[in-house]
Amino acid sequence: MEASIEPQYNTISSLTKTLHELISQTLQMDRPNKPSAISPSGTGPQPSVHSEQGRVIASLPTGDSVEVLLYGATVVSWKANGRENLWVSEAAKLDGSKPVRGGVPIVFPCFGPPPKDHATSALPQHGFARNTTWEYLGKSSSESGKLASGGDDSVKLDFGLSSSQLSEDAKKAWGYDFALVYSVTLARDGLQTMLNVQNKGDKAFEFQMLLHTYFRIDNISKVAINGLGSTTYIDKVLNATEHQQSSPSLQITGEVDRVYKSIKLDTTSITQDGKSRLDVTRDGLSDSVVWNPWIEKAKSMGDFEPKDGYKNMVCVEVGAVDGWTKLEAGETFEGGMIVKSHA
Ligand code: TA6
Repeated sequence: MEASIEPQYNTISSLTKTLHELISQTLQMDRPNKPSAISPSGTGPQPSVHSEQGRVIASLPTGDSVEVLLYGATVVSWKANGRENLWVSEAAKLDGSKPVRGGVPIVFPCFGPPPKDHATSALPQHGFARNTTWEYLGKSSSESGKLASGGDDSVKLDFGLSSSQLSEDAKKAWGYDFALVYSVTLARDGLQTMLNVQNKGDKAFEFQMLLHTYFRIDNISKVAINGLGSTTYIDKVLNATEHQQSSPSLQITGEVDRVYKSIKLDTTSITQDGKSRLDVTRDGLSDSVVWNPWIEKAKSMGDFEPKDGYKNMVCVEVGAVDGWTKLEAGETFEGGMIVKSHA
């Protein structure tokens, strides 16, 4: 008699869930050298979390909130100090038909167009993490780590993506056995997103990762990006030539597409009209990309609207993109960002 698929299916599904829960629990172990971050804001009523139509929304009693699409585990909204800190194009596809133009798309396992003759060669630009539906693993508030000290002043949402969830095309294009857990922690005036990469197979693989964050700003001509002084960068507007930024501050007066490598200062600060607006601290990562498409590139992207939206956004994208990170069988990598929003 043919065995029914049902019990097997249930076993696989519950095993996957257990695996993700196990991964999520191991992630709660504290890690050395966590960057200092937002201090807890004291007790109060509980944070709220609810899921609807393929997204998870968390909010704090302070009014801070975060919204994450299961598609790409893309953070599409982060509100703090009573305002939206992320930019999302008015023409962004939120239906899973293409990566979201805005918010925080996750770039993995390759950054940019993949190189030829490489394990990632057959993947799309920026890899598959941002255009695959992730699983919501659950929430927790009693968190180790400085940003979320548990209780009611923070809430952590975990999302999982493993090889078994990939499309057949993606599996064929990159056949390694992996598990990703992406943690999004909302705290008062702060957001932390961390990507944990596990090699679940018996073959080593190499990858790049980057959080492609579109920050919302009032007016690009009054913005400065600070903390990248005396850092080497690849300028993709100048044929990917290598340069050294002498000045501590970068103003955006045209298309900018720079890959900063091995940055000395952990925090890159975005100021508006000379005042601190957003501080982006890398955690476990040494590189950052600064991108603004400006007029022509904005016009050339069908899902970039309004066309003058380049005046209200700047991408500061933390990552490990200078070369490749190699994970041996069973090894784990973790990296991400802690962003503080100033009133
Ligand atoms: O991070 C900057 C960048 O690599 C730019 O070169 C530009 O291609 C941007 O990403 C957007 O890429 P996407 O594939 O989302 O259109």
